[in-house]
Amino acid sequence: YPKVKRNPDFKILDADDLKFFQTFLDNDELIHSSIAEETASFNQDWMKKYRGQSNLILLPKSTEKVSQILKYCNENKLAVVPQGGNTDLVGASVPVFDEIILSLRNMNKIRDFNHVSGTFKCDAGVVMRDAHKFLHDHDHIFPLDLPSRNNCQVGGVVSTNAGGLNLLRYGSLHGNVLGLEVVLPNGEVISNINALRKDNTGYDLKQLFIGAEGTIGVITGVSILAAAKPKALNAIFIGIDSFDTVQNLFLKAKNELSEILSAFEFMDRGSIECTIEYLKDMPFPLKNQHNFYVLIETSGSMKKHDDEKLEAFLSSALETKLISEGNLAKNEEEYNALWTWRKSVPPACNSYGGMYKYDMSLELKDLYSVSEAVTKRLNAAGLIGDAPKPVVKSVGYGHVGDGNIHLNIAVREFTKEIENLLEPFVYEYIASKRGSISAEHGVGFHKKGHLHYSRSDIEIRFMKDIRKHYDPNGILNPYKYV
Ligand code: 2HG
Ligand code: ZN
Repeated sequence: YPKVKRNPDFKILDADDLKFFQTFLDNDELIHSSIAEETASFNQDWMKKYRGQSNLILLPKSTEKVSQILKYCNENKLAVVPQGGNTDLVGASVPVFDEIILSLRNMNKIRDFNHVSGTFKCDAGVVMRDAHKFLHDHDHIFPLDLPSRNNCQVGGVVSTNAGGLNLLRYGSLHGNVLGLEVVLPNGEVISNINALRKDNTGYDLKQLFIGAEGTIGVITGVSILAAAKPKALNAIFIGIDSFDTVQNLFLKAKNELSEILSAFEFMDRGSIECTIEYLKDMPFPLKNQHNFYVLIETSGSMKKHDDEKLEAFLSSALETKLISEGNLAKNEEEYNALWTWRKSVPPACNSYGGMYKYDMSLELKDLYSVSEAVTKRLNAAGLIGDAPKPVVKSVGYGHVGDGNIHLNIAVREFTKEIENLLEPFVYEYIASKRGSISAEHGVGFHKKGHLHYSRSDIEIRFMKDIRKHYDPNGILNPYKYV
């Protein structure tokens, strides 16, 4: 963290603080260690780009304990970083210095499910995979899925306002979250974990905490609307020659697959080249290489109806040459295999040493242009190629249906030269197209100080006011966000 200094107003943890936490936390709710390896999985982020030096991790099992912790930290000016599954991609969930890590991992109970209304309530620390499994067994689905589902936690996902692979169908968390339980920095608990679809009694306060990255409160419970489990699922992996064709195919899919369309994801040639290397022995679903690949998913309640619709769509897309080549999953195993190609792109890009990562929203017509501009720039500087060049590949992929591209620059090492070529260029490019510099990954440490590329001065002032109002001592997730 080269550009920040520890805030001297924050207290340095001492033996009395530790003693206080030990009075109400059990042995498995507290890790205190100054041995870096023992705390690495909490201090280090998933991309291996950020690392803090905290030697205290608190893992409370109840909302009351979270409240006691925050009240004490607030009164004693001890800084805290809330942490879910630590799969965050902008350096939001790890400490910068010695902040106490407040892990929600031990709050992992499902609280309630109503199969008629589909309302699902759980602790914040429930792993998304477990929420999916529970709902699946009750004929429903969690309205969001992510490549990191085996590790990310429901509360962290809500705090990030992650979008995921099916936003196109199920909408964003701002619509799906029905209520939250949140502990404020002073220890007060807002317990609004209701199950109402409609509640128009004043400001919708929960919205403030969705995407707040734990800066104004710690989410401890979530109530969310689960969707009915689709009875029929289809996936097709398609090769396409240009991004214009990707857009035309998307339009056609919206018109012809309409209500059964549940994902429309794209990957460029480079993303798949990395993934082929990463997945090694897994057979690639197409015979040829293409400039772009699209994964379309449909989900509905009647297989015959969906199959007929999809067949009609595919045969006319082939006839009109929108599709060059495709592979339609014939069973669940093949369906999962096709999704593996999409979900493995991020870890594949991260397997060379490190990666620079950008997550942006743009108008669909401009969506891929940012990736082309960046590749051109890195090429012109002679930085991409075989070792010893530092950049392996610059690739673009993402969610066409949401106008969201992920730009991953896979590198052998992080260097200032690459960084200076990428920033502020990427942000200026996005600002010139009136896009967003963070579509779904949030702000964290990486994008703090860059919000003005997407937000006006008055909006930023508003955000700072909100943060100050809820957390006047600034103890929650400091040095990040706004
Ligand atoms: C995805 O869509 C996730 O796969 C992660 O948002 C993207 O790692 C990324 O850049
Ligand atoms: Zn994404």
